[in-house]
Amino acid sequence: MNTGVGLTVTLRVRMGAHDAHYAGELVDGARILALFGDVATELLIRLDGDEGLFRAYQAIEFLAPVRAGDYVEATGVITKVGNTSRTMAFEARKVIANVRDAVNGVPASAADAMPEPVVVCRALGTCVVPKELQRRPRLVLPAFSAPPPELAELPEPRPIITPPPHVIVTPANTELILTAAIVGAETTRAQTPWLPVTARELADEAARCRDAGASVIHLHVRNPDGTPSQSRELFAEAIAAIREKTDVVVQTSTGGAVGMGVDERAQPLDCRPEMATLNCGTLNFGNDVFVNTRPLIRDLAARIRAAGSVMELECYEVGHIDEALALASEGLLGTLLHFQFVLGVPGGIGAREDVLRFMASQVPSGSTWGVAAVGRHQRPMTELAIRIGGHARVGLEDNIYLEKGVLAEGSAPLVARAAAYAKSVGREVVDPDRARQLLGIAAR
Ligand code: KMH
Ligand code: ZN
Repeated sequence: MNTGVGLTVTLRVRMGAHDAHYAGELVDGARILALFGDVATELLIRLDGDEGLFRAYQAIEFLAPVRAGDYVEATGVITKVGNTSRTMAFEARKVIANVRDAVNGVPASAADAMPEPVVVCRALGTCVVPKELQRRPRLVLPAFSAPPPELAELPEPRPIITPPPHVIVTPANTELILTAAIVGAETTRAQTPWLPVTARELADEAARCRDAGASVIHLHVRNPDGTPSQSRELFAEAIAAIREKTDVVVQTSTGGAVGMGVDERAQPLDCRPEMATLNCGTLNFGNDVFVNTRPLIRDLAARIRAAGSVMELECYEVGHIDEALALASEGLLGTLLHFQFVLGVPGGIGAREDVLRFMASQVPSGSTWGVAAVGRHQRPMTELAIRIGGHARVGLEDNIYLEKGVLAEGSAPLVARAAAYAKSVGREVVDPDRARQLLGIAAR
């Protein structure tokens, strides 16, 4: 059902001299909130055909200065729709900045388009549109009935504005599943000393991630020398160690590392994990090829089902979603589909906002989806997914940095940051038992 969650609006405006309020031509924060007010109004008009009322801000953070001459882009997204209330998350970004370097002789008119936008303000607010002012239902005429004569006399009603399909993503979803990909197959100890390798280290890290907000652990295992493995014994040892320490959902990889054959990759299924990945297509993976032929995908899908594990459908390309849907129509998947969009792998689809919105728009209603973005894209894509109703995976498998040049001390700090962001925009991070329900694990 199209509830309006995920509906997004962006405005871009230039701050003029009249907007500057403080010394140094600084623009006051209230000006940014006025922009959010305009964004909220447009969202309400698109959803309800009425301007509505801004009722309250739950949180406001001013994060960077805005000055006269700067261009600011303000985005709002609806995160929750009640009977009359609409919860929204807002973000304002500076995209062009006046240079202001008269001391060095730079002309006052010099300005730069910023390579990376700077977030200047974030907020969470609630608007209200009273039932009697919500015009959308009144514009919908009952099916098969001729318009009543009095309406036939009236001019054509204004058409209902239907947002483009790529804007609406999933049904209302405030609950959030955070997955921690704590080790992977490619990250090395030489890259980060924080990579867990032994069963004990994996279990300790899984427990730390659980404390930080993760409900699912995406698990690979390593040989004692740190090289990737899919050994059933190593998986059994790691899962047992994790089970002793924490109650997370363990999702084993059936992707393994590039170059592994299907029998090797399928070994963790002997442990009958609660969840397992199913990679839905072949792609260039860095300078290698990650081979997932159509017969191999079907073979693994059958083995995952035989193990009684719930699948996570790894999609590194748009076409991989179509392949997953083909598997579903062939009856090879369970009833609940859970997609993971893996974005930014060199050789795969890029980690961009339009890409994520489009991929999210392709999943059938009733499915869940999450994003796992690589490297520096992990944080922005995680936050975007959280804003538009998806789930998210973070961790050292995909990204080893907390900030540029600052290694994350394990995956837990990355989970903690995602959880804090989720809270700031009104998403509720779920515990493992709730994740099991949402993913259909309890029902198996
Ligand atoms: N290591 C990648 C080649 C999965 O876990 O299912 C594959 C991967 C996917 O990590
Ligand atoms: Zn993996």
